[in-house]
Amino acid sequence: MLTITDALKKHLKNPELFAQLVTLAGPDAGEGSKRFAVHNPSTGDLLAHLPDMGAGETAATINRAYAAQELWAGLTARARSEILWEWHRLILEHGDDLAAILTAEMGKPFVEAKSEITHAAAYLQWYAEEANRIYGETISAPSNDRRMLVIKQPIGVVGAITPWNFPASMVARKISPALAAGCTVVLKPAEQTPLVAGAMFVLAQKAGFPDGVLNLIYASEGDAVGRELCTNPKVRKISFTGSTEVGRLLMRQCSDQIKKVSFELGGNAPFIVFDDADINAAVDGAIQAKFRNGGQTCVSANRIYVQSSVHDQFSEKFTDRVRHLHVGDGFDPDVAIGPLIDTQALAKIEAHVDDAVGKGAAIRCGGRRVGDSGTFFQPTVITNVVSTMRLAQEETFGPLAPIICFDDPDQVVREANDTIYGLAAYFYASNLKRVWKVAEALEYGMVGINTGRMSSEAAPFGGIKQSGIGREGSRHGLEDYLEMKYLCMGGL
Ligand code: TXE
Repeated sequence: MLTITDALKKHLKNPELFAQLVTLAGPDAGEGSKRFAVHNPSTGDLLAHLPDMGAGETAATINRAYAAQELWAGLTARARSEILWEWHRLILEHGDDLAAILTAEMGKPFVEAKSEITHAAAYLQWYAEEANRIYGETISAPSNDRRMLVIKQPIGVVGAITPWNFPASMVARKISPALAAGCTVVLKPAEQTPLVAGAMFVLAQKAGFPDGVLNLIYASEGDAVGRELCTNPKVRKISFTGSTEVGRLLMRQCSDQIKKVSFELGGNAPFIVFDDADINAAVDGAIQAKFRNGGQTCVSANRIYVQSSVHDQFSEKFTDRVRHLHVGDGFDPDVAIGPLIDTQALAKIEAHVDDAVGKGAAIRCGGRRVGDSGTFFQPTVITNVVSTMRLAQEETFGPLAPIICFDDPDQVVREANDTIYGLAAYFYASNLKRVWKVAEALEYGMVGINTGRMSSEAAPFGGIKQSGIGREGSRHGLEDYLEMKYLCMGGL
């Protein structure tokens, strides 16, 4: 049987919600003997044991999704929309419990978890509305005896693989446009954070999705499930958020069948403060863009470039703010930064700090792990950074803010673009000529101008270069789950 421990139950208003998790895990869930454990990264507490599913269970689950495809696509857009609306309502109604599960399994502060649940619900709302706005087109035919038009149809079964850093909103961002488009879904959440996805699926079942439309695979690792999703011909599209390395592997696995993919991968976001910026606003923006989710976001400011004439002023104010960010258990209301997801993440941030200091960088605050156990790391500011250091070349994915001083505004844009990634960039400036020039020159899918936060269900989220393919959110996110069919009728 599936076990949920008291360490998780004590945070919940409706612990009985979890008794049902097992019923949603797939055809063989709870039958076999293989299990994997989910732990709280702040305390090390055991939260749950889940069935560990492999290629066989994945194939059986794909069959369920495939069987449900015709029925789901055959419903009216309004009928699909109404079920999405109900799911949205239930997620908001149970927001506190979903946020508590999220904080327990992932570690982020409870207020951030609450805001993630609201953001997840916003995707359901957006695509409940968007489901009713799937339009085709008519084309002026070259002769009067024919009519030409384009219709949009669901792609079919979608395999979705999500990461641990936003375990609720990534699920909603992938699933809701797929469902709105008329696709059925097989989801594999990250092994570190499967519980909030399970709870969302419990609510989906209450919302009234027909059997087989939404399917969940619990697994202790991604390899076997991922390979089955990519190579099973009944799956017509893969939507993945995670590392660029795994993205490359999935693309290779999908290549035999020329399977469609949407990828949201790693980033190396520059955050540029020009000399005409409002410095206080830039400090606020940098705190948000760097330290939200403890720096474990793909749009996290990874390199902070500051023009020399405002460098000292910015660095002092910024460091002062960072010193006051408390690290600890996300259930403590004073905590702004939770733990890193695991010891590998901790080792990576330590290696980045050591490399930078070894090459002449200076630690302004932080720089060390907190305590002997757990995966907490102090929020850290490092100056005297140059672009060749590891922390400027690789995605740190933690609470480490490197500041790079620059003189030449044209050169800094070239340097900002000098990376294999192209997800998000930010800059602060007030001169309008500069604002337009820099916004157009930055080679990124998303650019924040005088803001450190830009994710929205209404906007297309995604990157260029090795940061990904496709967009999520907005009407563009829906298009990624639709096929275009050209119809031509002659002899009229
Ligand atoms: O990612 P993985 P990890 C980046 C970030 C982070 C690094 C490593 O830089 O430090 O990636 O994180 C599933 N076939 N991002 O190791 O391994 C896995 O089970 C199929 C950026 O956590 O890519 C999980 O569900 N699936 C990012 C998901 O892929 C596989 C968010 C992500 O895990 C698989 C996370 C395989 N062979 C990390 N191997 C973002 N864009 O926000 C793993 N998975």
